[in-house]
Amino acid sequence: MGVADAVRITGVDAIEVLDSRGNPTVRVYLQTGDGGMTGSGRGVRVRSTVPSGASTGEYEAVELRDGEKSRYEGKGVKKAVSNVKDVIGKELIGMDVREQSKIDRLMNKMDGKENKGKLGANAILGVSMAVAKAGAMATNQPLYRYLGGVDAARLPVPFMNILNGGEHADNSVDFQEFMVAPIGAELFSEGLRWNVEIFHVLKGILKHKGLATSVGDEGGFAPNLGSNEEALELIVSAIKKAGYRPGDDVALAVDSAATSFVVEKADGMYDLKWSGEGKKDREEMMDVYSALISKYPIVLWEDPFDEKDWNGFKMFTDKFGEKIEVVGDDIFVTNTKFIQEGIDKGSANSSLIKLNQIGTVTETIEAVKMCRNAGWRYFLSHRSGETEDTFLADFTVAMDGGHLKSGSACRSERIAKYNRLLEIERQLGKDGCYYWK
Ligand code: 2PG
Ligand code: MG
Repeated sequence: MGVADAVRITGVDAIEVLDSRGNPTVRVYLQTGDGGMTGSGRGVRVRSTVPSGASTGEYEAVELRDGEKSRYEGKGVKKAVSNVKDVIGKELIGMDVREQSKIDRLMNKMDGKENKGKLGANAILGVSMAVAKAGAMATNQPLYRYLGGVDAARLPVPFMNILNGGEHADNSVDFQEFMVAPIGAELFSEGLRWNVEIFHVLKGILKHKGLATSVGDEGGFAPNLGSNEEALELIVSAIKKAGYRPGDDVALAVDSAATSFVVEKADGMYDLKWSGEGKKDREEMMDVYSALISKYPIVLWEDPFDEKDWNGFKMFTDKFGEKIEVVGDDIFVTNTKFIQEGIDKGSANSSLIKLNQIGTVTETIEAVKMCRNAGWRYFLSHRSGETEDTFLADFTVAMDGGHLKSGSACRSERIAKYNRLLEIERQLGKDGCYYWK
């Protein structure tokens, strides 16, 4: 078997596995050459597993679920699995695994729908990620280097979501994610350690106050609090108690995920229902945000308004865009069509980047490039339903993302990405860097 054969796809397989919420998801196996199984070792075998969101944007690529009520409450992914095996896989046999964009475009063409609703974005993304991994392995490079080239040397600031609310927890907090960001650390590993220490101190503080220390979907604590502000207050005390300076060493970030508490789409009315802070129109929400942003060392705010509330986003960006990173998640869904609209309208200054919102590695890279060209930032992200797959860690370094969110300091599906970043940091050694801005 020749070298050329080592990059030819010879097998594509898939099975239904489970994500961190115990919901079915797609795992893809892809093989080139002989899969490295014979003495000649000409070929590779990789696997990839697809994540899944809970607070999803309306225009995300479609996650194909079977809807068969007798299995996993309709959430099975047998159809997506068979689309990988019987439809996509057959077309890919013989193709060169390094032709990422050609393969991704072919899958899009096979699907034929803009939202990938025929084959399923969960089927397509599983293959797309596996193709990238196999390309890296077949060319003897780590994934971050293969996708990012020689420039891929920057470790991201870990924005760690240590307190959960909204649709990710059953508590009385409306905003979905409260993150700590070790912007003053010298190294990724140092920043990660600071975050973890703060997480443990926060646990002690909650316990001491008689508050719950159980965790939400992304591993952050999910206590019942009197207000959203109390979450920030508690985190600031934890930062101080852990021995760090709020703002200088460790900053804060919030994802409101406001789509989950909008009253009616696009009417600019919100209901802070879980905390009982009540109904607020766009201007009143702005007052809430103003008060928090002026009082706390917040450097990033995600989804302050509903995905259809472009006016709200614009208002927010006009007011705070010079000072902080304003990230659009549900509003842009990693789709260049919406990101371009956001750039034209000045609706934000950053886009969240989630591979499964758009469904292929190629299109995700295009979204990143669009942000970069517009002078926007981009914030790499996991999903609330995750797996042990560490693709995101390599992808963040490859994209020179500068920061990522991968959840809290517990739950292995979150930690797996941080652990992979520790490995990358070690591999890069002196060639690696870490900085905020
Ligand atoms: C978000 C994400 C990830 P989900 O809103 O940013 O934290 O949540 O995956 O549920 O959309
Ligand atoms: Mg979000």
